[in-house]
Amino acid sequence: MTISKTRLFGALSALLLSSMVVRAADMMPMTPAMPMAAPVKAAVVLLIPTAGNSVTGTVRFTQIDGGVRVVADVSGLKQGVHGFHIHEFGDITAADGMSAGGHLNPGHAKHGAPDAAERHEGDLGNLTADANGHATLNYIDTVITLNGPTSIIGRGVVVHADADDLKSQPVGNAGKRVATGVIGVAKS
Ligand SMILES: [Cu+2]
Ligand SMILES: [Zn+2]
Repeated sequence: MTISKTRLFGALSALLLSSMVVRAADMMPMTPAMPMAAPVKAAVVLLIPTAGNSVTGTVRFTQIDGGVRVVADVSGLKQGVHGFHIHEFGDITAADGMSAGGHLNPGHAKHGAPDAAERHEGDLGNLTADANGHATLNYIDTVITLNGPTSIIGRGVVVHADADDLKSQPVGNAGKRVATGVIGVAKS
């Protein structure tokens, strides 16, 4: 009788303990508690010339319904068409801009035009400079985003010496890098 009572008590204790362990585990959050950052609504880039060039400018990215508005204002270009991309890295330390890496391409897609069915996330197309070497661009991009795992924040922007033909793989044959910049969070 005493033995069986002890056994019963032991079994009940074990059951109670195990249920408490399960409950404690249930209450553990799935991910560590982190302060929630507000979504990024705008970003800005200051373009700095690579060695031997004098291309400068700014690019602004603003999150709107249905996409991101891209507004670029670039000076010091040769008249004509120049490839314009978001590259993988916001590392603009190399004098020739090569530290920015290749095109931002989290979806492992082929290079293409900004409005193509298949493109790199970073494929923003071209800038067209006038006789004064000044180029502006203002359009809504439906692929890039300022938030989430494919956010462009912290990535690089590159302006090229030549035109992006929007089809040659992997980078549109746009030639050397004449200006680079890093995409940073902006107030608006
Ligand atoms: Cu590029
Ligand atoms: Zn590309």
